[in-house]
Amino acid sequence: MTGEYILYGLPHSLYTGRARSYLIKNRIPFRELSCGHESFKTDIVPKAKLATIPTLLTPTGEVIRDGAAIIEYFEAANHRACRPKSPRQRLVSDLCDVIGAEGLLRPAMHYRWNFPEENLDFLKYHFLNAQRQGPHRQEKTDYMMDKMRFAGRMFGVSDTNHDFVETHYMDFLRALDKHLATVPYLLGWKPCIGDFGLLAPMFGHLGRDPKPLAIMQREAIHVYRWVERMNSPEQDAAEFFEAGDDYLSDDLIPETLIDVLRILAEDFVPETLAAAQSINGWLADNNPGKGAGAARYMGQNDSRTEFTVRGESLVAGAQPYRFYLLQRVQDYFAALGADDKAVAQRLFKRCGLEDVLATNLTRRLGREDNLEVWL
Ligand SMILES: N[C@@H](CCC(=O)N[C@@H](CS)C(=O)NCC(=O)O)C(=O)O
Repeated sequence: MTGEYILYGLPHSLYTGRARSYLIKNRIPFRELSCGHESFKTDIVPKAKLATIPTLLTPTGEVIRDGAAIIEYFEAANHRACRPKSPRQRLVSDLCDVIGAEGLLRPAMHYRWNFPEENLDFLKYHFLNAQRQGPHRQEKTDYMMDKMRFAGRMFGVSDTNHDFVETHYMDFLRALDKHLATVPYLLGWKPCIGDFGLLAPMFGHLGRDPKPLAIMQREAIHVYRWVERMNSPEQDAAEFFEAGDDYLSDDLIPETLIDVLRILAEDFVPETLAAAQSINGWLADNNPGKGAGAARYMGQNDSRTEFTVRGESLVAGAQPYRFYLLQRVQDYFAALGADDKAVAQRLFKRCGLEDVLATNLTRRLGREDNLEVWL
């Protein structure tokens, strides 16, 4: 891999943070350009098919849209540098990637949009400067801010569930803090795919916007340090005096990480079950053709899901993308031998996650020409 890559993104973008961190950690030479850059519209979007960030332009002119696809592009060429080899660790890594990409959107959106006193000037700066100087700059900024504000509601943040979102997030944050007091990365001494996934909400929104950043710095110093570390090309683990350089040995999943997963499972599992039911109903009614796009915001229309977490009834859009990423976890699990399967199943059960191994859609998802499609 020679030459410079161009990463189209934005400093405050949730999904850009995941791909950027992967490039930094793997010392891949890149330059980041705003998606407000003229070339994004003229050269990139026609090949990316959707105007989402992150999108990568390779030195040979290939365009790759989607953070998971960008990471997969390098992993495939790079001996899977960030994929643990042992079964439980690989499953947990891939699962944390799904949960980071899809499972923490409520706190990410709530702590961004529902604290205007602390955040609004910061957000206005970033959204305005994502637009080039030119006519209608302010209108375009307002449109994007409103669109993202609405997305928070779509992911299930309502006027009445702020307490739930905050309590659940704080439980997760404190558990993750305890875990990251023992190791610098989720599975030991170097980052795995799951670290990058989890970083998406934990950097761009929750580790950077003023309100949640202050909470993280005050209540979860080890998480804050992990966020910093994930943006450094070094191991950046000075506080660990006996640091190793690999994942934990013996396929270990520490108890502290099991505690984190248990908390994440509380809403990831019911939402996954409800979303599968909703999307499967939609598939039965609509029977999309092979290769038809599996649009991200399907839930805006008729695929809203309802599920209950800690006694709180939540309504959110059902996202096929969650199942696209989950397929990796499920396919790997299905290919394991009987003994490894039993060990993995026991782990998932202890975490309250066993249902995610078996909850799937009636149609598989694939990627064609930069889009997720129904197979
Ligand atoms: N599945 C995509 C999602 C990318 C995404 O939704 N990015 C946001 C910014 S963080 C975006 O571009 N939103 C603009 C839009 O949806 O119009 C990925 O993982 O890269």
